[in-house]
Amino acid sequence: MDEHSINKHMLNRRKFLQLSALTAPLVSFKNSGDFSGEVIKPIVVSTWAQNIKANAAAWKILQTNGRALDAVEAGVKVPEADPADVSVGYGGLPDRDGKVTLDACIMDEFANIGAVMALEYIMHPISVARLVMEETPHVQLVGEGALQFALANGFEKTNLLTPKSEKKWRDWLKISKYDPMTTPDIIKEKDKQTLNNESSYQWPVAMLNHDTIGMVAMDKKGNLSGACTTSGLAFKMHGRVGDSPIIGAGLFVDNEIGAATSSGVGEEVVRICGSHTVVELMRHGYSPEMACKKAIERIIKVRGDKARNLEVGFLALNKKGQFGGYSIQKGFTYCVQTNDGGSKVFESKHLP
Ligand code: SD4
Repeated sequence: MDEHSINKHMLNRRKFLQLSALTAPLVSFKNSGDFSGEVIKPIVVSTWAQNIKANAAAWKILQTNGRALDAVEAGVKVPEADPADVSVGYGGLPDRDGKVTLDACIMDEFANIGAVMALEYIMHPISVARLVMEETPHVQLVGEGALQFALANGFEKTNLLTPKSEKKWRDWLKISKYDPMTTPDIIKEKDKQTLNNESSYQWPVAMLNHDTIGMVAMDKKGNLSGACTTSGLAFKMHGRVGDSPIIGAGLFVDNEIGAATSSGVGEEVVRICGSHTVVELMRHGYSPEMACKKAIERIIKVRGDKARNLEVGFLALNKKGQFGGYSIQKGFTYCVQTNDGGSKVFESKHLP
């Protein structure tokens, strides 16, 4: 069975995780550069299990023959507006000064790109990134300039710091220990309770600081696009920018080959131009999962113990509609929606 058939077969397997049964076993794909066979499209894949809701919004556009670019924008707007998502948009945890600063980027099948970094007060940074891409001669706007641009184009100024996030920040201030991997216990325990009440899945504690959305999709025409949006790592320095809005790091799309995105500690992803690396590995014949694995191994090769206890996860989709992810730590989940396979959640393989 070639990799495509395996993917398709796997999609139809009952063993695949449904949202209601997140404790199902891990899924694995064989490594193969053979992309023969039927293309699975349309398809949308997103980082983290809870973004199954974002996939559903993207799917509405994909299944009615819409463009992947419109689908990924609509998709990631879901967590951007969701106050329960503490790593994205409204309700995102603030920086150490109590400011919610957002990073987002978008890329289409023509290698058009747009990004905003350290943008405050705007509910949908992804739409500002798209406007940068479509309406300016530039590809990135940051901080005050990005805000001015958004306001001049009709975006509303909104306070993105919810009482819940403010409380977490005030709790954190008492400790003021910056630890990108493990937020203070006081926060983790609370989140853990909330999340565990919402599903039967036992969330690994180390994952509770991570739910940035990276979404990549292929439309019915076979064109790829991607979007990535985040409030970044909680309690970061004011002005810090991670991988998520950086084309080639948090997101990369090559319409001939595939697309990739990432979540986790952005510093480690930027260092190896992570998503671009994953796409290049697919160009050289690696399956999406193996390309993600190789990129993770590269991080460990250059960083050794410094990265071993952090989390980074990559997620990739190729032009055949094959997908896969890989992470440093256990617990990196992603969700996929296709015609045949419906809407599914997977947990990626990870380093031993
Ligand atoms: C960052 N990669 O700012 C983001 C954080 C993240 O889930 O993915 N959180 O480094």
